[in-house]
Amino acid sequence: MNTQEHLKLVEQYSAANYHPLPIVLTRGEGAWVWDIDGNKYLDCLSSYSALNQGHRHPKIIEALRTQSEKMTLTSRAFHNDQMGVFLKKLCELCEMEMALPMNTGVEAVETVIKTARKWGYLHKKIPKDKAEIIVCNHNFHGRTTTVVGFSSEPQYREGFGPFAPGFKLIDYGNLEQLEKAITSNTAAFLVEPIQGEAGILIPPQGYLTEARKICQKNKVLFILDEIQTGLGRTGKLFCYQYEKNAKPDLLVLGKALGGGVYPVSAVVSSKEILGVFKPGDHGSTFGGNPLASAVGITSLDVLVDEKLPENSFETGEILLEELRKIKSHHVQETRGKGLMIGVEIKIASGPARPFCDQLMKLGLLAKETHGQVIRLSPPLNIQKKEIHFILEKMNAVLSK
Ligand code: IF1
Repeated sequence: MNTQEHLKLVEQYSAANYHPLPIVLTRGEGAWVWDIDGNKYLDCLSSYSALNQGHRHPKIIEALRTQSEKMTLTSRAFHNDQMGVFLKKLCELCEMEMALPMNTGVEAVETVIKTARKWGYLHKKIPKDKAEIIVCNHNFHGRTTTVVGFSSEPQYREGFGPFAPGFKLIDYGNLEQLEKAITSNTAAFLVEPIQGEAGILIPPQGYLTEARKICQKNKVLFILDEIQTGLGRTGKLFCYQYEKNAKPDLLVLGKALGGGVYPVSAVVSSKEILGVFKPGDHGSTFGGNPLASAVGITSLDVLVDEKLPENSFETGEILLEELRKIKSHHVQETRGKGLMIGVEIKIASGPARPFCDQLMKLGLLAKETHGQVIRLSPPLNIQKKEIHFILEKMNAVLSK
């Protein structure tokens, strides 16, 4: 089948909930992917940071293969010999005590919402069904009905109500609003250290530290969604490590926890907080399964052993600095941390999508976000020559 035939199949048989670039990929290795016509591209999306370790990292593939030859699924009705090992490694890396494994990011977000509410009822004596969670405008935490219910993006909500109550929206980066929004019924504040979907929005320096302080003072759980920013993406293992005393009460992880081969997510926290769960309170058929756990173990090992956060920091700094040197009348602002970089296109130059189309033709895959921003988030093990490749192509497209 050729590209047109594949696109036709998808047009006919797939719900149109996406608008992908018109190429059909068939192979990936490291930071590179190939389409069915044999064209080669540098993957600067990395499946929205789920591929921090690159495509088909040999050690992760080996873990997947070895485990798949022994056992793939037990359900949580029985123990398996991988999950405990995985969660120990995860907790030690996060400097936390306990974890709850799920599959997709939004399931971990749902889990953290349940945790925060139950904690609020048990430990803060919030009256029944009155728990409130504070979230931010332009948040992105996933696509379930509860989670889009507190999105500020009209398209994510339109037509999908009614929505669950119990969420309060405040402006991102605004500490005064956080303080004002807290009541005796507030169980938690849920926030992204950098807003990804919103267009790589970086809050003021010190925001997380201060937000945590306000939460602590008011006995409110401070929850960071590091599904996208975590596991090395921003140049530290976790983005909150850029600030002093910003460690959350609960950390939400996903994406690269599965090394780009399997959906693995988790909520990581303390014994006191995750201790609110009793058998039967929560669960998942696939969460914590042996295949996921074996992949999770190796995904974390690869991050640490290959110093991917460090490489993300170093290459990200060079990339950002060099991108800022490109002379272009199209660019409004270039911003980012580590290898989570956004190039915002001026409104007058039109949306970012045509720029991404041109980049694709030059062999660089990037996806626009929020209309105006070209998102650059390559695998974290990219080397100097790939940085040069990105700069060359960005220069070609932006300086036109
Ligand atoms: C899509 C964006 C990225 C996330 C944070 C939870 C989730 C995500 C901070 C849910 C997921 C995705 C999902 C993907 C596009 C994507 C995305 F453009 F929408 F914003 F990455 F930047 N918290 N992000 O970023 O995780 O349930 O998807 O595993 O197409 O919706 P999930």
